Amino acid sequence: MERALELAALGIEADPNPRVGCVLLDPDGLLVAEGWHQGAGTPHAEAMALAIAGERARGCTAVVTLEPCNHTGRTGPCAKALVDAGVARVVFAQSDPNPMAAGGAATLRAAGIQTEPGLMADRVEALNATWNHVLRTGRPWVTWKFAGTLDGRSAAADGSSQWITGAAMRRVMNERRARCGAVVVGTGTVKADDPRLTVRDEQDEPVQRQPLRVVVGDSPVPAAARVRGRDGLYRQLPGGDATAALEALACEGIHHVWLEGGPTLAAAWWRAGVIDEVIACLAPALLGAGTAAVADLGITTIADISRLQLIDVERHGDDVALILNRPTP
Ligand code: AOF
Ligand code: ZN
Repeated sequence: MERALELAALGIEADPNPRVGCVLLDPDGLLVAEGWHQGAGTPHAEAMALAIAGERARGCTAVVTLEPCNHTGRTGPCAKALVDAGVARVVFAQSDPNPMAAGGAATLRAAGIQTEPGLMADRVEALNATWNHVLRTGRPWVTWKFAGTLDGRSAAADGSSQWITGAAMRRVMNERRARCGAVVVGTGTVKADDPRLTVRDEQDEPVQRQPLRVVVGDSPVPAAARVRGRDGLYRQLPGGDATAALEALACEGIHHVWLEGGPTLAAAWWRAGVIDEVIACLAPALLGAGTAAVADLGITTIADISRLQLIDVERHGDDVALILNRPTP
């Protein structure tokens, strides 16, 4: 299962599908074949391993990170493929939380295949944490990332904001942005910064696989805005109802949303309770005036302070990133 988990991690985090790994072992425990899922529309982990093993799959134990699927979606049902291949035993970590695909374990058992669930389930679930979150809640996991000064300002009084944090921090955050399904800003940020919202390589060229670029708000986004450029897909969603916007993104197979502000949208989504995680990129600098990272949260007295749970602290160059979770009520 350790190896299956390693294989799963080779998959694409931003893909609508979970990352899944599979190992086929012969009755002596020797490796016969390996497989992992390389993204929606491509063969599942089990199918890849079975294709490599061919006839040698007969009598094998399949070790899979996720319960083999029972449905015909973009590809065929893996439970049936394992039965047809003559696999003797199936060990899997996580039961499939996707109601469309679940039921593989029962199919395997009905065919007389020894089936053992639960091995290393926690670690496997953690690998696909955001995918599990969307299946549980119907909403993508939302990470709100902002850059700010020690006094919590994301722009100077004249509106200028580039750059608050240094190159090392920006590089790390660019990589994290690439692992999300969508990057979200409000119409205010489009107007103020005209961001591209693309993921770019060291040469500042957009990489091939881009997160969906989403602008939330009701005022029109000019045709010439860079966010509407050709380097990826662009979508505008109405403001006002954060949950509806996030459910719409979940329907598009997005399980991790990267919210890059600005202050108005961040405040609206914070008040709506849909932000799950905050990454505060703090520069050792002061502005003293300027725009706060987040707008009014309706808090007027210290008793109502909105506290977060500190998960981790990272240093990148001279800047510090605080990784925080919204405390579960
Ligand atoms: C994967 N890869 O290796 C396994 C999956 O849209 P489909 O037909 O590719 O089905 C996706 C569902 O299949 C997925 O949500 C999960 O429930 C199940 N198992 N999926 O993408 C795999 N084994
Ligand atoms: Zn499958």
